[in-house]
Amino acid sequence: MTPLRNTARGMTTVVNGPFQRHDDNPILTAADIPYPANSVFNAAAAMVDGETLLLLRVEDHRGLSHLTVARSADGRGDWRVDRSPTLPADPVGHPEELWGIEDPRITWMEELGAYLVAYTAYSAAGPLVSLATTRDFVTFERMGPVTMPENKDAALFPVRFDGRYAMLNRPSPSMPVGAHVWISFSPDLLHWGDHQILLPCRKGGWWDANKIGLSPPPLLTDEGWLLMYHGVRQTIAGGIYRLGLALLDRDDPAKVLRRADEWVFGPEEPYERYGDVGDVVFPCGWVLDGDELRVYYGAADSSMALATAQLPEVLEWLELHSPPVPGEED
Ligand code: BMA
Repeated sequence: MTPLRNTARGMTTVVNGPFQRHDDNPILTAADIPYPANSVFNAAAAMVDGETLLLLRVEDHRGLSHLTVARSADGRGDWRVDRSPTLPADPVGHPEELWGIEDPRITWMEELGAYLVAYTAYSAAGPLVSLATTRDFVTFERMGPVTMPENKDAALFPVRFDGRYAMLNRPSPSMPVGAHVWISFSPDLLHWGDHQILLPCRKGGWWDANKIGLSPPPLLTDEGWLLMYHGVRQTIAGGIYRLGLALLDRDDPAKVLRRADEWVFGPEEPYERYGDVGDVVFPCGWVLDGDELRVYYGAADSSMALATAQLPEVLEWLELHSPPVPGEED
């Protein structure tokens, strides 16, 4: 049973969870896209030139997705959306993008002086992970596929570990053995190996049984790398996408320090419960502004929404909801 801490803030956080939905959710819908679009969801996020930038997944009326930039001074409203697709799929030059590009995650790579975008390229053989770099979110340089299909939900760490880049990703085996979050390493961003399961999906009746995947990129905190991941509960009525938290060792990201047992956020509001794919909350980006963590999430594969939290409360919630790691009990 989760311990309840008897402090005013602790009690509120434990009972309601640390995240609060923005009053004006959804913050972006297809109507905000200045060209015909079916839906807008699963955006990556970054601070660029002092503004919040979202790299939106926009689905067109063929059902195929591309990426478009939206900018806002306060990260909440007055979004300025590019007039045409910022990064369209390139099925001719990059056949792996035949059926569009989806679900980007952005990592600022200080040593490259560039943002690295990991995204899903929907190839004829299934979804795979591609990388691109950009300095300005106007022009992008594709690096091409870095995994084979099926693999998605990938993001880079912003630093190297013992000289190697590290990437979280989620291969999907065709056998029913579970889809887990993996960590992989590379000397050059192109060639990846030393693949290891980092967070296994749970089994049975758990909210995160059978299939999980990384949500936003890992975030460095005083306590280690904070991970937010989605877990899918399959029910007779379809899947329910909820969000969980874990913490990785700062110097050895293959080491899991904590993993909460309960989900921290799930679909509740009508815009999360009903849409092209109902009961889905799916963040691909977050931004830390002081202690305020702003999580941008796709809602029901239809619109973009925002939830905010104080980072110390998120870490406290994670600690309170994490069972001891086996062998490290008090
Ligand atoms: C996942 C991804 C997401 C999508 C979610 C719910 O597998 O494809 O893009 O939001 O399913 O449909």
